[in-house]
Amino acid sequence: MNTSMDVVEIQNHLKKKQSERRFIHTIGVQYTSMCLAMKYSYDLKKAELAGLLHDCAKYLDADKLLKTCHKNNIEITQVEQKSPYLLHGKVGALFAKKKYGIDDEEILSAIRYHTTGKPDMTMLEKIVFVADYIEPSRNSAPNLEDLRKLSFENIDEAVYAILKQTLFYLKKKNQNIDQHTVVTCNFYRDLLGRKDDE
Ligand code: DGI
Ligand code: FE
Ligand code: FE
Repeated sequence: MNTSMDVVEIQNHLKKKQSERRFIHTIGVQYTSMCLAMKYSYDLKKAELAGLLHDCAKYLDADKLLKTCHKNNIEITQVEQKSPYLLHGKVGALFAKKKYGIDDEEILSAIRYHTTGKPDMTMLEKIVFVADYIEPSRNSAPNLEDLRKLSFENIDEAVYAILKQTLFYLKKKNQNIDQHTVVTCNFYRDLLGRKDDE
């Protein structure tokens, strides 16, 4: 089967599962991932598939996400138990493999960790993490214009800036914080030598 056909088939499938807004975001992440792959000399096809599939489990409600994890022996942390939407990355990686036939571990890992990030991410993990935040239809985060520019100048700086903003927003809203998000933020703070940042 021809690869571009695969992408169109996946798009058609996702379009039926997702709301119009979510589908526009999905396509935005697909193309933004490819743009970042161009900039950072990464495989365009892998970036395209990872971006396209990153939210493929987002249409499931909390109950379904928890049930799918139980059924497939996917570990659920205490924070995920309280905020099950955090599981859409783990379940997304499962669906990418089972429903969409993706075997590439790098792609699956980029889907799995796209919400919290993880320390020392691969280029593809960073590409999807950043693309998810800066794609064209996103408009709520502050400093998006600067952040979009920064993403194409220094991807580690962009990852760190996004994590800092996310943690600030979660604290302000009194949300449960997943330790993965904190540990990842600290990893990139140290990597970039920002010992003084909060
Ligand atoms: O699925 P999307 O909306 O496209 O984006 P996403 O998968 O990055 O999810 C974004 C949400 O996840 C956003 O509201 C912030 C939230 N999030 C990120 N890290 C954490 C978190 N939520 C909690 N409760 N804890 C975290 O550590
Ligand atoms: Fe997501
Ligand atoms: Fe997303």
